[in-house]
Amino acid sequence: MGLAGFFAFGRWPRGSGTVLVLLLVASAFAGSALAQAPANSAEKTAPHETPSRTEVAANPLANFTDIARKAGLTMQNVFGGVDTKKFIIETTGTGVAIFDYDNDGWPDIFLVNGSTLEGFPPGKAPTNHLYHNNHDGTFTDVTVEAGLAASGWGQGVCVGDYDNDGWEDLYVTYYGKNRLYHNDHGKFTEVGAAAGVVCYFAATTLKHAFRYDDSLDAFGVHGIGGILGALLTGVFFSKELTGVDATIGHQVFTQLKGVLTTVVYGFAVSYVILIAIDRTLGLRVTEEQEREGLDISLHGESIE
Ligand SMILES: [Ca+2]
Ligand SMILES: [Ca+2]
Repeated sequence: MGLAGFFAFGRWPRGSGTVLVLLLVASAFAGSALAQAPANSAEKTAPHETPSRTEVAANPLANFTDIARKAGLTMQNVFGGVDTKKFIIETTGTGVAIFDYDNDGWPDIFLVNGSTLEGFPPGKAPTNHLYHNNHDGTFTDVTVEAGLAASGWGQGVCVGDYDNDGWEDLYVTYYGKNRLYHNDHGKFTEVGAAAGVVCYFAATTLKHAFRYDDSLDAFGVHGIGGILGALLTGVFFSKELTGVDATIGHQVFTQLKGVLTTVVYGFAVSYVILIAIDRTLGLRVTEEQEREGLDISLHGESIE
C-alpha cells in the first residue's frame, strides 16, 4: 500500500500517530529501495547505460567553446527584429559557406547577412562578410577587398565553380534579387548585375528613346539581355569546361558572329511574319491599347 492508499482510509484510530511515522519512514526506505532497484537492475542488464549528468560533466563527449571574437569573427548577424519578429521573412535566417576562396589550401568563411523591416540609412546597412583564414586559428575580414560587401535580406549561399576555372564561385540567394559572384583569383564580381542593369536600361531608356512598344519588353529583356549573355559566354569561356582549345578572345569573336547571324536571321524571319499577319489578321492593336501601352493593356505589366 502506498501513501495515497493509507491516507484514503479517512479517520485514523487512536495511537495511529506512531504507526503513521513508522509507515512514513518505511515508505521512505521502500521508495528509496524501489528507486534503486531498476537502476541496479539496468546496470546489470543494459549494455549501454545512459550516463548521469554528473558523469557527463566529468567526462564530456564534446566540449565547444565560443572563440568567435578571439578568432576575429566579429560580424553581427542582423535579421529582422531583435526582441520580436512579425513576419516570416524575419525568421528564416541566413547562411554560411566555408570554402577556400583564395586557393591557399585553408578554408575561409563567408557569412550571409540580413536586414530589418525599418531598414538603415544609406551606407549603414549590414553586409555579408568574408573572413580570410590566417592559418593560425584567426581570421581577417576581407569583405570589401573581395568585392562582397552587399546588403539585403540574404537567405542562403552555395559554392560551386560554375565556369570550371579552378576558383570556387558564390551564389547568394535573397528575398529579392539573387546574386551570382564570379571568383577571379580571390576577387568577386557580380555577373548577374550586368544583365540586370543592361536589361533595365534597354526596357526603359532605350524604349522611350526609340519610341517603340513591345509587349513583355521582348526586345529589351530577351533581345538585349540575350545578346549580352551570349557575349559573356565567350568572356567566361574555359578550355577545361568545353574541351575546346581556344583563347577567350577567339571565343568572344565566335559568340559575336553567332549573335550577328541570329540578329540578321531573326530580323528577316520576323519581317516575313509581320507582313503575313498584316495582310491577314492585321498588325495594329486598338488606339486605346496603343495609348495605354501593350505591357499594361495586354499583360498588366510595367517597368517604372
Ligand atoms: Ca583560403
Ligand atoms: Ca570559378
